[in-house]
Amino acid sequence: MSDLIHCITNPISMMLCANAVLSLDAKPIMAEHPREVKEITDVAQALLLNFGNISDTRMEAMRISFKAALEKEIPIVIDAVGVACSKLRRDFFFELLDLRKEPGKRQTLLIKGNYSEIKALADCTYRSRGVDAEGNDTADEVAEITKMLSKKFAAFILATGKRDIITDGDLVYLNDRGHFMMSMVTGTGCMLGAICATLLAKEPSLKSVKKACFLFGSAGEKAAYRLGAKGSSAGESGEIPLLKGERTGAGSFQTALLDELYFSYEEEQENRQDMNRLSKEQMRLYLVTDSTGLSEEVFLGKVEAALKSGVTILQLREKDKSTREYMNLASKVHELTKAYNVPLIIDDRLDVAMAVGAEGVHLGQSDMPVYIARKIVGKSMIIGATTKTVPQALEAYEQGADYLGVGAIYPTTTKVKTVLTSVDTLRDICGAVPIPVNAIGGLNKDNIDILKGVPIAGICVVSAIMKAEDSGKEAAKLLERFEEIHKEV
Ligand code: TZP
Ligand code: MG
Repeated sequence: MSDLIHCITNPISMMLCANAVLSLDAKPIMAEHPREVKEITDVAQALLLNFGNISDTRMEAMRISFKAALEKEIPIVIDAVGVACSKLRRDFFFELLDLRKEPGKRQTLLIKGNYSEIKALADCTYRSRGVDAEGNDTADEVAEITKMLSKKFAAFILATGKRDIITDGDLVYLNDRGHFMMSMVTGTGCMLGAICATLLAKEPSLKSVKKACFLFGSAGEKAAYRLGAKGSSAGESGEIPLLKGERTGAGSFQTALLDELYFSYEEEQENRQDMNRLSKEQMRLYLVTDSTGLSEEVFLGKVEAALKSGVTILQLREKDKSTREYMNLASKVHELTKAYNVPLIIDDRLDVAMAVGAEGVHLGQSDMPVYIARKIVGKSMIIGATTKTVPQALEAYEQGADYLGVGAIYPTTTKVKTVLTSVDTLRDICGAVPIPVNAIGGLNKDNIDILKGVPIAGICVVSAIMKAEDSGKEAAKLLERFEEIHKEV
């Protein structure tokens, strides 16, 4: 049965909030009569209290429902709309929080506001002129405030802005997804509160808040992209976004946003359920090719010898070839990998991967975003991503990546612009995502001890195999060494 989300919210964006809840496969109820709200909250799986356009009736209803939700221990979201410009709302916020007799209880409480609202809750002298954020606060400054507030209120805090800040007082997540057009539709902030409540009902953890921001922000980006808006990053307001049709603007965007939210959630559910495209076993020895300076015959010979000796997955990586040359070589390599039942991954180029029917594509931080590639290929293809930090890893995973390559662990002699990633970061990334993570960069059979105890799925190498006299022998030794260091993991 789908979750019931009780929203006591302002009439300006009420329908948007109800539709946001519906698009995430839950049921909204917007009841606000003080004489009926207890009965409603008692059967709900989450409660949203949005202070926008507050009235005596809604304040009374909120008091009653807040107590009922505390009693039932269901997640509560307080969207502190307008607390930076209204003493009434600030006082009401503290009145509600005082109702919590045991603030630290298992109860999930999320306090949400834009940067100005969050600042007003931390400093009662801070004011803004309306419900929109003002000032030039940096995310770093606000992050410190959110951490402090989170501890003080024993609640998750979400401070929304060009960069959303999400914290439980210790962990801080940042979300950059979103589009300037979202600020052209009134009530998008309220929608995010409703999305948070809906996802918290499904799983009452900080991750749900992060996921809400990500889902909503990327739905905004996709909606803008679909309508042909220029400039895709959050809050980029350099140009008035003239959408595709001559008179296509905020109205069409609002509709597209709801569509994309619905489809993003549906696709996310499908992707997460489909973890069968790639197993951790298949990631143990990942060969990334480099044909520089080799004739095609020698190159294919090296690739085949490595495949014969146990390479479990192979990426064709060609930076200087024309599209036609890349496709021709990919087709030949694909014949080999098929013979050894090894997935072929194409570096950078989704079009080439699709054209030759390769099993997957590998995308770096400057290639096509993972979510767009996933949207194009659906569930059919493996998508790998290069990530160097935990936030990048989480983002790639949430966008639908099947595995991650992390590095460079050691300086590499291969022609690649990269910076080093520490083993500690690699370990953190392995802990942060459920998909296979491989280490890359300057690795060879004599130096992989450094990875002992790190729960990687495998190692990726270029030079160790491609530059070896006998690439087959080298691949076999690497696999043997990896199995040794991996035994205790
Ligand atoms: N990404 C990070 S390091 C690297 C890539 C593609 C190259 C790794 O090559 P090698 O020869 O194994 O150091
Ligand atoms: Mg790339």
